[in-house]
Amino acid sequence: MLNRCELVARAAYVLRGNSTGSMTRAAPDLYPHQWSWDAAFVAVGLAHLDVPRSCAELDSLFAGQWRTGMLPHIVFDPHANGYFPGPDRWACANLTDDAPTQPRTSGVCQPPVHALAVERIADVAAYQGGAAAAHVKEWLPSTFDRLLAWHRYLARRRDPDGDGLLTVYHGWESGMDNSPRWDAVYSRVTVGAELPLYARWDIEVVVDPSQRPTSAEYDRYLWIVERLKLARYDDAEVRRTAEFLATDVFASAVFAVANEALADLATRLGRPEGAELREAAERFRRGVAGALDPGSGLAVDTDLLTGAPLPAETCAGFAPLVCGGLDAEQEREMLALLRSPQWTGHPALRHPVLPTTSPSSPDFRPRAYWRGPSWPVMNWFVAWMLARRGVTDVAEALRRAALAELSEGSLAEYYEPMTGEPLGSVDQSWSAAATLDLVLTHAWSD
Ligand code: 9WN
Repeated sequence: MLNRCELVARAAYVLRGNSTGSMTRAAPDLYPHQWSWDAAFVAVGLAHLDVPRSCAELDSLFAGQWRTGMLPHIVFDPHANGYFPGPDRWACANLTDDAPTQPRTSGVCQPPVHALAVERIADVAAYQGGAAAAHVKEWLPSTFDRLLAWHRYLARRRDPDGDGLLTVYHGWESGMDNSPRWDAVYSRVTVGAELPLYARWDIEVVVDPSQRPTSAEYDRYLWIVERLKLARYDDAEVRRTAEFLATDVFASAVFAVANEALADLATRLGRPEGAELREAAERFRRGVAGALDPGSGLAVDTDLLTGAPLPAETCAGFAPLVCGGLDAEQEREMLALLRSPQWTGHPALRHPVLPTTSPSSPDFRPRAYWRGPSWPVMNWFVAWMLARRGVTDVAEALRRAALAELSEGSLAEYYEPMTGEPLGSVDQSWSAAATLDLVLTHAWSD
């Protein structure tokens, strides 16, 4: 077990090792490129070490922003090979002028945590003062513009009817790829014989396949990519032809609170978009609160092709705790559920962390990626959002549990929640970032 100082040193070492100079690989071998929500989280970790490098991380990601404002889920490092599907399979710039030719990118997006990262970086820089604060002051105006374009893309194209819930076109867009929340949607995706052959990279790196999605799941992931390509990544055409189309309640909660952070930034910069952003924050907060399923006490996604709700006992169901919007009693009940034996209070958990699926659910698989393991990045993010909303006792309990899990030192991508065994990739960049922020944040004391 590493102590706090050793843990911070280890996390800094991992981020340094995963850096190519201006971008950070999400993981050294498994993910040798820059991922969207990973980059935002990594930038927060880096801010504690080097504020200009933290800003450069986000600049590198925004270099891949599409003309529509979409921030793609992968910005490919031209010097790295291996990961599949790589830029040739996505073929974005061949199919649409909206995608940049350089850097090459994927054609889907991920949860919009970026404005929250920028808010955090600005706070860390203000705390450090001097050159760090001056650097961020210079950097903020152009970053605001890029974030605004990203938020407008989401508000307009991913919620065209204005009900305050973002649409996803692929499980990858949720960042929780094989979560049980998407099982019913994927079960209706029929893989055509014309799916081009492919070879997986992930199971070359993670040799125990039970820790990764199955081959049948991968076929569907790749099939949806082919469908998106047929639609030339055009949002209206995707909606018309999709086999996978769902609301994402967790990404919507992220978006609500990210709009609030961006509105605060608008005020700080004297920009006129504050009201538009606060309205968006309210619309999405209402959308998320409206997705509460009174039966399970969790918020649920919806299959947009059938209109059916997608009940699942996953960590995404706690979305309203990220953005607020429940009435006082509902909020109390959801916090009690979070701490109950169904979740962080489950007696068999090694640490009181938030598993990705409830250990009491029949869907729970303790080693299978987003179907049960505990992910440090999720524990950190939920703790951070709770603290941001002033729910400090629950945030602090989650923070301590996350650190206890991480202190075995491998900074793994995810953990078997009953045994604490590290799973997936080791030296995962966002686990290192989580460690740095959880230990070094000045808002919480030990
Ligand atoms: C597909 C990089 C990414 C994370 C996702 C996580 C995983 C990719 C994969 O790794 O997804 O995007 O190949 O499995 O599910 O949340 O951003 O860390």
